[in-house]
Amino acid sequence: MDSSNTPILNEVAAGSQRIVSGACPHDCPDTCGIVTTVENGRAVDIAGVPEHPITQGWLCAKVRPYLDHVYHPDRLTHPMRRVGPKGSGHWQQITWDEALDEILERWLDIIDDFGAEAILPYSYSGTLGLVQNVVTSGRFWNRLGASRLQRSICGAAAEFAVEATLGARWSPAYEAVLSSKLVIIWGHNPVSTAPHFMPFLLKARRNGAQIVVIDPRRTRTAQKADWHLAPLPGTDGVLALGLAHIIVEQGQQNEAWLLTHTVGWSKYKQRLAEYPPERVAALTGLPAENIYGLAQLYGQIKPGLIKIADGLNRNLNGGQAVRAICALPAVTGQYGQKGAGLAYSNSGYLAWDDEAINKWSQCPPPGRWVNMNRLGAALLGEVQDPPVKSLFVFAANPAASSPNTGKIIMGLQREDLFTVVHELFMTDTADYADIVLPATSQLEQTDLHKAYGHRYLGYNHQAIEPLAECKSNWELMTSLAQKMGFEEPWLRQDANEVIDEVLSATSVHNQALDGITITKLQSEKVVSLNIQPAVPFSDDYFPTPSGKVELHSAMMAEEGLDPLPGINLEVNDDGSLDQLNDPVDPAASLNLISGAAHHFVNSSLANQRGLIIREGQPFFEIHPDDAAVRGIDTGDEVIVENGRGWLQLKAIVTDAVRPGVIASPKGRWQKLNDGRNVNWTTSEALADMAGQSTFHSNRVWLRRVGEYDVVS
Ligand SMILES: Nc1nc2c(c(=O)[nH]1)N[C@H]1C(S)=C(S)[C@@H](COP(=O)(O)OP(=O)(O)OC[C@H]3O[C@@H](n4cnc5c(=O)[nH]c(N)nc54)[C@H](O)[C@@H]3O)O[C@H]1N2
Ligand SMILES: Nc1nc2c(c(=O)[nH]1)N[C@H]1C(S)=C(S)[C@@H](COP(=O)(O)OP(=O)(O)OC[C@H]3O[C@@H](n4cnc5c(=O)[nH]c(N)nc54)[C@H](O)[C@@H]3O)O[C@H]1N2
Ligand code: SF4
Ligand SMILES: [Mo]
Repeated sequence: MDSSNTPILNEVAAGSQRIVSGACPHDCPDTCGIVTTVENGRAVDIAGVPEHPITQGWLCAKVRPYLDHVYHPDRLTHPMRRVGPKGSGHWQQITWDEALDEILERWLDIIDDFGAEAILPYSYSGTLGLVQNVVTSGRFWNRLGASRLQRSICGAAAEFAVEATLGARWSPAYEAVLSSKLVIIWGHNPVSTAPHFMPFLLKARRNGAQIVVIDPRRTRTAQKADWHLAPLPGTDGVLALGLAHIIVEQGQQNEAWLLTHTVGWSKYKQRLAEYPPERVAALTGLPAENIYGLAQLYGQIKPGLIKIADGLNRNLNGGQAVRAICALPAVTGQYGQKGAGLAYSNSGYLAWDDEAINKWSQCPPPGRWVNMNRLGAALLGEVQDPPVKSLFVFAANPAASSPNTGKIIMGLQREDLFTVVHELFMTDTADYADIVLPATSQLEQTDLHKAYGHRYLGYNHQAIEPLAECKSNWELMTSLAQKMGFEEPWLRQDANEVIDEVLSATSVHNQALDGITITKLQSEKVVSLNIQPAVPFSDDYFPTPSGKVELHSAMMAEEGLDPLPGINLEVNDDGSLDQLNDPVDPAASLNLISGAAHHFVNSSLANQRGLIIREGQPFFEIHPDDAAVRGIDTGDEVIVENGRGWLQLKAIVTDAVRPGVIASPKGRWQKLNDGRNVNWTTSEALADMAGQSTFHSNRVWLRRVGEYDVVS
């Protein structure tokens, strides 16, 4: 147990009950403060921290029933070894010692024959904690010399684009929207994915702010907007450049601001000539009058805030789309103004000290990179010298959540691949493991959480003892280190020692942590970072190479990228669709987008009965026009397919999606849904920047079940 020898400072005894404060571990910008009531060692209630300025006492629909997650009858409780073929579901319970010995033995053989780079750790968003995610994904693996995972499944292109343009991921606080007169929510669905932003947005609206949502789907968020625009997926960059074109044509740009605060303004202005409204209308599928209308709103109503998230960047042009959007507040001179600018992420305010996290200086040379989006390809031979011989998965479920599932499963079936999965549940990925290890839930572990949506830290006190034989991620790393004979003290610390060390090392160079110690974090339910200035860029400082907004980026030119915002619509797939054996008209394909499900967080929680019932049977939404030509009615069972794979879904005919697009939320477990989910169709092609995933650049064909059989 991580913190058995450290007192829980923030616990209040109330009769036989203890109230323990913590933080939500999920991949969600809200990073809520939570309070757990514990009675006789068992958690009996969970709620939001009332005094947390963002959580405000309530948890979302997904996490409110978190105790059902913690005490789910399917929790893994003991280490297990596979018996029988991979994926056959036959297991033998073993002890931790046996499990660790077997891992050690197999790894030593692999290291002898292929070197440590033949071992690939695969982790992502099961928990976002400093200890259980960040440090766990670094130290031990670096010491081992394992391959490094390029963690680019989520927002890598957007992060790269925002940093290239503005220098840092700094965003206005949620509360700042109360000063906005116009809010453009672009490719983002906060009702589901950042619910605690909504009370601020709705208050702004009551105060008179206009809300525009840009999304190919009329999401729960779009339903609350004054105006919803539904462009074709992947055309946001074109739209942003088209808006700038009109703003400049009408003389609404802030020329003085542009001249003093940007580089590349004249080159960018020339580029805008390529995006006249008629062309933009044709490419985005939006009426030209709507593009004019939006340009007028954004050019005239100030302060105007543009809020984006990551859904937008998950396509082949995702990076450039975000670059083009980042330019808009510069064109209107709105960076640094209260209630204006761009809201993307707050991650840049607090970057943990890299050496304290990774201990590079005390490790062998870093291993080569393997892109997580190409896991299937990597396992099937794309990665050589050495090939991947062992995969260690924790806090991730690639068989359900990573693209092109068919290839991943094929890779996981390799008899010579030694796969270890550390999990709370027997997931679609764990099914293919050689060894499965039981993991703790957030209530059973200690951690520290920073948020990417807001500016508060949350310390997570361990509330209950680990269930059965479950171990936290970090405890497992320390056990593996011990087995490997690694003597370094930084592989033996407990969770609080890790937090203390990283905090101290980071405080030296980051004033956001001024006055923040582990003791303060443990004794206060919510601790605010010291962010100066409160309104990002209001001191006119952009930490780019030029110190200005880089409409033209020399760094990008050096990397062989287009240095100006611009969209290459020629690239619209990775070519793998050519393999389609289907006798259907290629022109009849539709663009499948698969954003967040309201009741799951990726595939996490998607095995919880109550939440599955609320989410309903797996479905896709299709526009009445597209449904009519295919003879599809609501309720029909339909095969959704392309050259990569297929799945069966129930049709919902609705104008909530625009023509040419179908939508089916991500997150389903395959084995709970006839063995397939939407990622059987998604592509492992990489986007224009940073090795980003391209889930939404996905062409599919439809056929009603029983309509005809595929001849192959
Ligand atoms: N309930 C719930 N909350 C979540 C998650 C979840 O799975 N469920 N996941 C968490 C994670 S990991 C993340 S990264 C965040 C993501 O947070 P968001 O980015 O807000 O969520 P997404 O649903 O992925 O994408 C937002 C919207 O982008 C739209 N979209 C898709 N393609 C395009 C396009 O080309 N252009 C435009 N304009 N819009 C497009 C989708 O229809 C979707 O409504 O949410 C987090 N929160
Ligand atoms: N089609 C489609 N697919 C997508 C996306 C999309 O937009 N469309 N979005 C992508 C995005 S944004 C993301 S971030 C990825 C996320 O992909 P993943 O990071 O793989 O997320 P999950 O599928 O939720 O899997 C997390 C797993 O971690 C486990 N877990 C939770 N806590 C712990 C812990 O403390 N220790 C251990 N060992 N395990 C733990 C959970 O039980 C769960 O099975 O999915 C991507 N997949
Ligand atoms: S998933 Fe997000 S909104 Fe829900 S409790 Fe966790 S941090 Fe809060
Ligand atoms: Mo994500």
